[in-house]
Amino acid sequence: MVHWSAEEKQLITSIWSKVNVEAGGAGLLIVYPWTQRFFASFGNLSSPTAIVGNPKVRAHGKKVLTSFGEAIKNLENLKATYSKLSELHCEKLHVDPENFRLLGDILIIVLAAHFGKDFTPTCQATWQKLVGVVAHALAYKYH
Ligand code: HNI
Repeated sequence: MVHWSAEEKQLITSIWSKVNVEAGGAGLLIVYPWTQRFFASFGNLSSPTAIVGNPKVRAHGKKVLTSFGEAIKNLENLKATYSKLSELHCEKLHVDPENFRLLGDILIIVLAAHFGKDFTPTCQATWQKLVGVVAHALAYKYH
C-alpha cells in the first residue's frame, strides 16, 4: 500500500489545481510519434501544429487528464479506481503499459517547463512517485 504524506498530497493538489485539463494532453502524441499508431482514427497527426489543432486529440487529452484528476482524488485507492481502465487499455486497446510510464515522464517535463522554479525538486520527486503509481495501477490488470 502506497503511503502519501500530507505534504505530498498538498504538492500534488496545489500543482494540479493550476493545470488546464482542456489544453493539455496533446504532448504525448507530439513527443512520441510512434504512439500515433494507436490513434489511427484520429485523422491528421502529421505535424505538431496539426496535432495540437486536432479536435479528437484535444478531446482525448481532456479525457486522459480528467481521469488523471480522478486518480488524484483517490490516491489511497488507485488500483480500484483504475481497474476498469486497466482492463480497457489491455484487452480492448492493446496499449503497451510502457506507454503509461512514457506519458508520466512527459507530464513531468511539461509541468517542469510550465511551472519553472515553482516545480521544486521535492515537488518533482512527489510527482515522479505519483506518475509511477498511476502507471502501475493502469498496468495492474495486464496479464
Ligand atoms: Ni488512454 C482511451 C485514460 C494513457 C491510449 N484513456 C482512454 C480513456 C480514458 C483514458 C479515460 C477513455 C475511455 C473510455 O472512453 O471509456 N489513458 C488514460 C490515462 C492514462 C492513459 C489516465 C495515463 C495516465 N492511453 C494512455 C496511453 C495510451 C492510451 C499512454 C497510448 C499510447 N486511451 C488510449 C486509446 C484510447 C484511450 C487508444 C481510445 C481512444 C479512442 O477514443 O479511440
